[in-house]
Amino acid sequence: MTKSETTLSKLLVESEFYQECKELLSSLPRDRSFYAEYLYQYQGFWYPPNLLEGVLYSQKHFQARDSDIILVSSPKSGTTWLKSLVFALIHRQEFQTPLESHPLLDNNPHTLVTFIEGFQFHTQDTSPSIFSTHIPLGSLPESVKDSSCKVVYCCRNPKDAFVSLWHFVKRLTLKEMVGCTMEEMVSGFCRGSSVYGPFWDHALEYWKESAENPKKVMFVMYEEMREQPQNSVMRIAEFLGWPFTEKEIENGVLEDIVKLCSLENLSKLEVNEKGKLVNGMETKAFFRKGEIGGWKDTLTPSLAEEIDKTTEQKLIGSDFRFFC
Ligand code: PAP
Repeated sequence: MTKSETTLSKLLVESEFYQECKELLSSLPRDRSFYAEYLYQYQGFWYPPNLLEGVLYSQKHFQARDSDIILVSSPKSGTTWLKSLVFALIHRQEFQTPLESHPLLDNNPHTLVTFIEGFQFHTQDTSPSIFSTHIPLGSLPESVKDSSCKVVYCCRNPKDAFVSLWHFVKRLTLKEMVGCTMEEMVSGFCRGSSVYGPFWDHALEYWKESAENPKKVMFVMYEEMREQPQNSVMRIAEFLGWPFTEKEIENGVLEDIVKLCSLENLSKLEVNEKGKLVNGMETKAFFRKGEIGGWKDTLTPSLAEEIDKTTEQKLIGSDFRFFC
């Protein structure tokens, strides 16, 4: 096949894919949303059209390898931090600490660890490849389930994750985002109609899977990572099969990684203060306060109660508890 024939056949496949997406969208339940005009419900979870296309595309084309690492979270639950930590721990031989030059000093973590449903899953040069996603367990591409790749899931308490999303949406002035009141956004969040929602089902499914399949899925809490970062990173490294040696710990390698990836350090770097991602998002929007219980500054008591009541209902019959 000539180069132009290859390009043409690729375009045809892509246009068929978009046609399929269009048809599927028109058949799915939809709900008004703050994030895009409508969210669509697919396999039990809600998505704006562009992210749903990414999910469908990855279900068709993403091929996980046994050595891959997949970082999963609901939006605003610690994705950026987990990406930086896992990148730094996996590459700690190449980029030794203390650091004068490290990819994390001049690249945003989202650039170094790409997002599966962002249509960016080219194999990375190094092994293992690290990917990230917000896709719920039941909708992951088959190859993630069928291969021996490892999955790390980061969970955050619903009120802080909600508030973080609220500030993120307000900070970004992306044209597809539609204004709405916080009351409307809480109401959507609690009925499950939120980006990758229902938030609770997302976490519960991964939590159950981590209990049933602990070698495949590790469940970590953002709050525990905040309280004991070194301990959390050590556990993640062990799970991934890249444990820290005593000598490394003595030499401060673990400590340096935690410092490098801290909110204080990353948020001050020029690339994160002034940069933009390929999709146009300003990188500074990914760094804010990173507090545990910071929701108190934003949510009224009645909105907090609305989220708490949903949490209570969702956890009936489960031993799982969110932090806080
Ligand atoms: P994403 O899902 O859009 O990628 P994600 O990184 O999961 O976002 O969430 C952003 C939150 O993580 C922000 O929380 P806040 O709004 O409550 O402040 C952000 O501050 C926090 N965060 C980002 N980087 C770090 C880090 N290095 N350490 C701790 N928290 C961080």
